[in-house]
Amino acid sequence: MSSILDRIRDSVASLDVDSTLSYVRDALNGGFDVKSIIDALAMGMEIVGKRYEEGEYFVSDLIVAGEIFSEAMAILRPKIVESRRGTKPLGKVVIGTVYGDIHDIGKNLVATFLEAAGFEVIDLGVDVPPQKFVEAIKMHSPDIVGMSALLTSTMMHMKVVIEAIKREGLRDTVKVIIGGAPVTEKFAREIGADAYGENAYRAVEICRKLLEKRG
Ligand code: B1M
Repeated sequence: MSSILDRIRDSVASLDVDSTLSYVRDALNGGFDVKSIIDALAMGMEIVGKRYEEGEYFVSDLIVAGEIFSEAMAILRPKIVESRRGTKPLGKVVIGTVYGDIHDIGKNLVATFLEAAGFEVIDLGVDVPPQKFVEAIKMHSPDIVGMSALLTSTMMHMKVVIEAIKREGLRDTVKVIIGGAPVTEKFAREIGADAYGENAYRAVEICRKLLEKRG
């Protein structure tokens, strides 16, 4: 018999919202940690993406998958935030999905985990133009700027944002971390970012390290 985590993955993959939410609740009540539940949800999203690529699913199915993930996160979020330690903010992060891109599930996950770890997070949302990142840096003086991109056609916009930050003379005031499915460590280096986060957990560890580097 398949485990509850397999069932979460498979119910996301088959776009079955009721079963997914019920399995997520069962897993939580059964003592599974939040990380393993999120990993199972993310694996389901991978399968949805593959089925879309293969022509089995359509954009409407991607939308449904996005809604399922968000509803599951609404169940998990209180559990994540409950684990928050201490009261003094660790540091401030401005985060957003770059312009041309409206994928926000991964970005929201990173923002939630950062908040749970004690960071103050200013979330600029999706389809964020370079100037909005620049204005947010001027307004909030963050320690870190985080960018997310899910499309190969929008990942280059991260470079445009970094250039805009440089042009305004603000590059030395912030560390830049980037992430998203098509992004790699190598790409981060090439465009002049300070770091690459392969997932939400790593992003938190890296943001902590970036703060240490700032001193
Ligand atoms: Co879109 N989509 N989509 N989509 N979508 C992908 C990305 C795709 C890979 C599917 C596929 O073909 N296999 C493909 C991109 C192909 C490419 O560019 N190479 C694709 C496409 C083509 C499109 C459209 C163009 C489809 C169309 O309209 N014809 C369109 C584009 C819209 C736009 O942005 N302009 C589109 C639209 C959508 C929806 C809006 C319907 C929906 C998103 C809903 C939403 O976000 N609210 C959607 C979805 C759901 C997907 C898939 C199926 C799932 C994405 C997801 O949420 N994954 C996706 C397939 C896939 O990724 N395999 C796909 C779960 C999430 C937890 O993972 O976002 O990767 P992820 O985040 C991870 C890490 O990447 C990392 O941590 C997260 C958690 O561990 N991370 C960071 C992310 N940001 C980070 C930032 C950091 C650090 C780490 O630091 C700041």
